[in-house]
Amino acid sequence: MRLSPDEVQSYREQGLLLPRRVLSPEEATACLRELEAYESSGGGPIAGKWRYKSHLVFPWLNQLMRHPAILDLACSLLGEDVMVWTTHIYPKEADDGRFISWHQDSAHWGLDSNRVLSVWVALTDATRENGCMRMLPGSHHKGEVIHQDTWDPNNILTRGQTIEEPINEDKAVWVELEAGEASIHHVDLFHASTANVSPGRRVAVAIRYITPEARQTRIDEDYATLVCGEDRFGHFIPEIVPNTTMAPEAISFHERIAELQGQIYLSNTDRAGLTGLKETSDGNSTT
Ligand SMILES: O=C(O)CCC(=O)C(=O)O
Repeated sequence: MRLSPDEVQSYREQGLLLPRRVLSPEEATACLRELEAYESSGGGPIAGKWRYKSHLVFPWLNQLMRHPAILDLACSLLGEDVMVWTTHIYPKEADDGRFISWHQDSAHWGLDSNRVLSVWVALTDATRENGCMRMLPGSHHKGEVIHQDTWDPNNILTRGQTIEEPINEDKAVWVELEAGEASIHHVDLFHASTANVSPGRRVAVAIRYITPEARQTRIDEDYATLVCGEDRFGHFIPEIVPNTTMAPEAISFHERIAELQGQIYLSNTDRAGLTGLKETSDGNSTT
């Protein structure tokens, strides 16, 4: 269902919208089972480069980013021509010490547009105990702010990038969601998440929607998938659609694109490239 004018207005003012039910609990569990089937058949806990642009190697995620209930949200806010720039899988294991510092997505995506949003879909419940997100309503109006790279190995973000200015945490909202619910956040919105201190796993996927007129500013070529309407600009090279999990041709396509993602996220550092999307010493991944 399309968002009402009041809901669109609220997104414009607050930079977020939540919670929205986009999947039944059964559909959410079916996605989780697909991921777990890959993990238990030798892939191991999803980590490193496979958590980026994951829709190129997992057909279930390529379908999820085209789910009508999710596209209704993206199109209500971005218009009729919409692309997916990337997808991320966010697992936080039981008693996982890792967290996500306060940051804006715009800081390291290199996109020249702020018509960019994330739909974060909970595949398990997301609670305060298992490390749900926190968001600062209205913070997107500040535009891009300064981040410091901390390189903290417990920080899931690639550079441990953290907003430099003090955050008024009293004003933050906890984004508690049930499996199958989603939150939406603007690319400039301040957000973070604490560690999972529960005995269960928390898993979510974030789908990053853009409009075709956006451009990548950090590297010369970039890729995206058109999921709605038309691309009248050609700023992004079209991506493959995988038929099976981790098909060999999809793996090599993903490898090329993950290298570019590593260059974007880690530009102006000595770690730029695929090796930047690495595992940390305890086997967990960075983003
Ligand atoms: O999954 C999380 O805990 C945080 C995800 C996040 O920062 C994002 O989707 O932009």
